[in-house]
Amino acid sequence: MPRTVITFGTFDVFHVGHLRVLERAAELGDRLVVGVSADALNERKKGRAPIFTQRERLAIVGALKVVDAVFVEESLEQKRDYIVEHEADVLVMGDDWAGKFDELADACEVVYLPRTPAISTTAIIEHIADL
Ligand code: C2G
Repeated sequence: MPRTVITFGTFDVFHVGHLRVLERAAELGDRLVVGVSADALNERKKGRAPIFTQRERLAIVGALKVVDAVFVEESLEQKRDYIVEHEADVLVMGDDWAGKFDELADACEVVYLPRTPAISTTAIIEHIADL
C-alpha cells in the first residue's frame, strides 16, 4: 500500500516557504494530497479574502511536481473526515500549529514541520504595499 501524506493550507501568494513545506511533506510518503482552504474559510477565520481565489490557489498547488492531488478544505474542524476520505497515513502541519492536531493521532501519524524562517504571505504583501 502506498503511504499517503495529507497537509492543509491557504497557500496564498505562493512562495518558497510553501514550496519547501510541500517538498518536505512529500518526502514522508509516496503520495501527497493537499487540502487548500476555501475562500469562505479564510473570510471566516482571518476576516479577509485571500489575494488569489481558491480556484487559482488550487491550480497553483495542484500543478506542483510533488503534489499528487488537491481538494478544497471547507472547514478546519473536518480534518478527521478528510484524513479518512483520502486514506491518509500521515498528517503534516507547519509548526505554527504544533500540538493543535494531536487528538488525530489515533487516525494517522501527526507530524509538525518547522516553518521556513523570514518569509510569509503577510510580509510579501506589506513589502509590495511599501514599494
Ligand atoms: N509555511 C512554512 N514556512 C513559511 C510559511 C508557511 O513552512 N515561511 C507553511 C505553513 O506552516 C503551512 C503551509 O506553509 O504548513 C501553508 O501555510 P498557510 O497558507 O499560512 O496555511 P494556513 O493558513 O496556516 O492554513 O488547516 C489549515 C488551514 O488551511 C490554514
